[in-house]
Amino acid sequence: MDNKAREQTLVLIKPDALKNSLTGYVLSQLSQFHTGLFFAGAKIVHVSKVLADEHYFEHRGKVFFPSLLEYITGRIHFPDAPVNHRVIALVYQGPDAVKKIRAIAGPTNPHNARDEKPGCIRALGTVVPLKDAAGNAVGERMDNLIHASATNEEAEREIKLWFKPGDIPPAIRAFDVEVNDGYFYYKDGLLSDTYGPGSICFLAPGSTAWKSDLKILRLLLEGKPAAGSLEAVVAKYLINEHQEES
Ligand code: 3AN
Repeated sequence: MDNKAREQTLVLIKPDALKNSLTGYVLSQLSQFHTGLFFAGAKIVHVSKVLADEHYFEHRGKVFFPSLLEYITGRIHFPDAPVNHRVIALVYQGPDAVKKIRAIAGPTNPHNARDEKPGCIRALGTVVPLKDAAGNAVGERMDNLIHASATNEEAEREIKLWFKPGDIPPAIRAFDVEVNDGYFYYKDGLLSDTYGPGSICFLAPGSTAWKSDLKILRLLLEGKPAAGSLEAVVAKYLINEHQEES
């Protein structure tokens, strides 16, 4: 398979789409029949605050950021039903995967989506005003039903953030993997190669990991700067390990 055919993109079917029973519609719009793309990976994910924060790191500090995290973790649409705090994460593969899925998703803002691209998925979304404690409008939250990677670089970062290599069949993996030869433990934001009370072994020798993740972990263990954060590596290993409090 050449690189073009291996192009992959991440799609998240977000809590508002799940609440409105739009999953079937979204899957149909994105189906191989319409796009020529096929599934490389799929999973139901209880989105931790760490995973949400890493996924949307470029928006940290913006007025809508706290609300964006509440939204993607399911707390906005299912405040009383933690059982529904999940998204569907999908990897699609094929030529122009990023461009094709972005086109069907449509503009970020559902109002713009309706104006500029009627019929796109996000045209069915909503925009919710955000207010401060005094009731003044401070921004908006865009409930736009799906996430779709914006560029090939973002797709690689996002797929590696949400998926372990083992979530994707070997023959259709697009990014380099390596068989790990060390122990990696995590506790309270710290990395270690030895077990301590309460620490979690998230990678053991013999398991297959993203090559770029192992590079980051080895550098961090040596106390050196790395190309990514510990949280971004660990988040995927902790997916669905425990239910976060609301
Ligand atoms: P997209 O999802 O179209 O790639 P991004 O990556 O810029 O757009 O933004 C990620 C998410 O953050 C959006 N889906 C939307 O929910 C939210 N968002 C982005 N920009 C704004 C904004 N100006 N006001 C409110 N929410 C925003």
